[in-house]
Amino acid sequence: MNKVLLKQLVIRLFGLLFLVNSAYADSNVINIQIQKGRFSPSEINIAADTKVQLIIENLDDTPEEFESYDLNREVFINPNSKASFYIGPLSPGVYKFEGEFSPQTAQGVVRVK
Ligand SMILES: [Cu+2]
Repeated sequence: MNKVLLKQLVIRLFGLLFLVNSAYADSNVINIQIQKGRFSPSEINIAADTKVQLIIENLDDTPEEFESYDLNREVFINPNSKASFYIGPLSPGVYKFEGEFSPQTAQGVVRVK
């Protein structure tokens, strides 16, 4: 392989690495809001075998608790505050979660593909 070809290959490899890295960074943090006892978004899609940070902002004046037996998480969120935690890496499937203090309205799922 000549030097020019090698140089082009290296440049392309760096470009590819940058793309992969930025896509990973974008999907690695998911913001969810709680308002009037509902999650928004209530449906989250994440990649299998990937650790993801959830940042949940409670806009209500009452506390809420992110509760999920499927995800094995129980996280208290103060009124008008944020809580942050990690889920995954997970196998493909559907993982339900709910707001323990408003389970009639605060329902959601994490879809892992
Ligand atoms: Cu609980």
